[in-house]
Amino acid sequence: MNPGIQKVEALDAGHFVRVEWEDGSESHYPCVWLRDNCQCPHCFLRSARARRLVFEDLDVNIVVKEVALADRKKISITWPDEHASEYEAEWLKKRCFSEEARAEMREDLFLPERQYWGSDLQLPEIPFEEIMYNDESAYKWLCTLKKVGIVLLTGAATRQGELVKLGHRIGFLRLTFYGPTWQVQDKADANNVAYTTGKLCFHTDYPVLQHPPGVQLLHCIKQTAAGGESQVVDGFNVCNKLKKQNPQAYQILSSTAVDYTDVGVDYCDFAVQCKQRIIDVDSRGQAVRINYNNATRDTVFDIPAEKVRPFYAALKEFDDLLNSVEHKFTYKLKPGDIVTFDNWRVLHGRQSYPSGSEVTRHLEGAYADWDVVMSRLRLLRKSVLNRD
Ligand code: OGA
Ligand code: NM2
Ligand code: ZN
Ligand code: ZN
Repeated sequence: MNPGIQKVEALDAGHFVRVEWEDGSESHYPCVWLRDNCQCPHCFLRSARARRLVFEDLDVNIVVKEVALADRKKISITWPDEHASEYEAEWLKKRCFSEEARAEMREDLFLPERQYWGSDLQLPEIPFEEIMYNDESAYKWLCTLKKVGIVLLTGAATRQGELVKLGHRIGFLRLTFYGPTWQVQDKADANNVAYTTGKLCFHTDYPVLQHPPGVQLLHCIKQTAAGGESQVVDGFNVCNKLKKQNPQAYQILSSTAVDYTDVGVDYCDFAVQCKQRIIDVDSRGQAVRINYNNATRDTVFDIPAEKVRPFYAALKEFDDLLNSVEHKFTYKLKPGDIVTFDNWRVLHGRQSYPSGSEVTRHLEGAYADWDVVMSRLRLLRKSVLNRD
């Protein structure tokens, strides 16, 4: 399947090794990287798949003394101190430094592909039972969660505890000050606006945490007859629109540090403070995380007075786009539904509903970190596709 090696040679006074593949293509490997990644038992701990070599012992100006083709599936290198290293063709091919090879590896490891949506969203649905007992379904669930940002799991039992089971399916849930899981219902002396019957405008959960939860799970146990509808919007899609429509507003929202605050008692007492940009961007200016909850945005605003009004104007532009009919998608959770979504990307809200003496609406919620979810996705892919 993978091409063997045709030829190997040192280049650039021994600073590079050039590999010529049987299909005619070639790869160049910097020698400092090759030495750093020697796979021998002295340099690499196989059981941990981790480097044993300490950085102090690495000569960053190292050159090869000798390089040879061991066979078509392996090269061997002798270093100036006579240390010997071997590298397998398949291992080298995967780690080729060409732009295309690196992009392929990147996609494989991080699944960066996004499918943007608006009011036309076809909410992906999978039965809860299926993802619990079938690896292929679980893999499909997590891939869709990554690509689209939202998946509805249907047919769960209408009692508390289903999210804990789902947490075990992934690995573990993210504990926060609101507890391992939390109950969204109307509460006396609510310690959060979510625990009232009021409308929740579009928000991401928990921007007051330095590392906000990546994934949110909301399990509908009881649903009110009137009101309580859910709304979601693709924050990354809206960011792309804002960037085009009003680059200055985008610039302000992706650079201004906004203060968030959350003080109270729940799982334990808390006094949390954080500064977040509403839109976090990567080095290319692409949105990678939305941090926006109007309820917990602090009254303290640590920016110069003259920058305040331009900030509000920029936030208004963003909020208007979130709420525009072409972008938002409305649905109503049914008992037994579990909505799972990317809390860094998808903003969510709910309509208000009548208050009364009885609990007419009850959701159980929980968070998971993207690290844990992506780890499970990679392991499921390996077992489903039977590869590594
Ligand atoms: C929340 C929330 C949505 C709902 O608890 O943060 O957004 O439908 N709840 O009640
Ligand atoms: N709840 C739902 O940012 C937030 O306060 C989100 C968190 C209370 C766990 C709400
Ligand atoms: Zn070694
Ligand atoms: Zn929320």
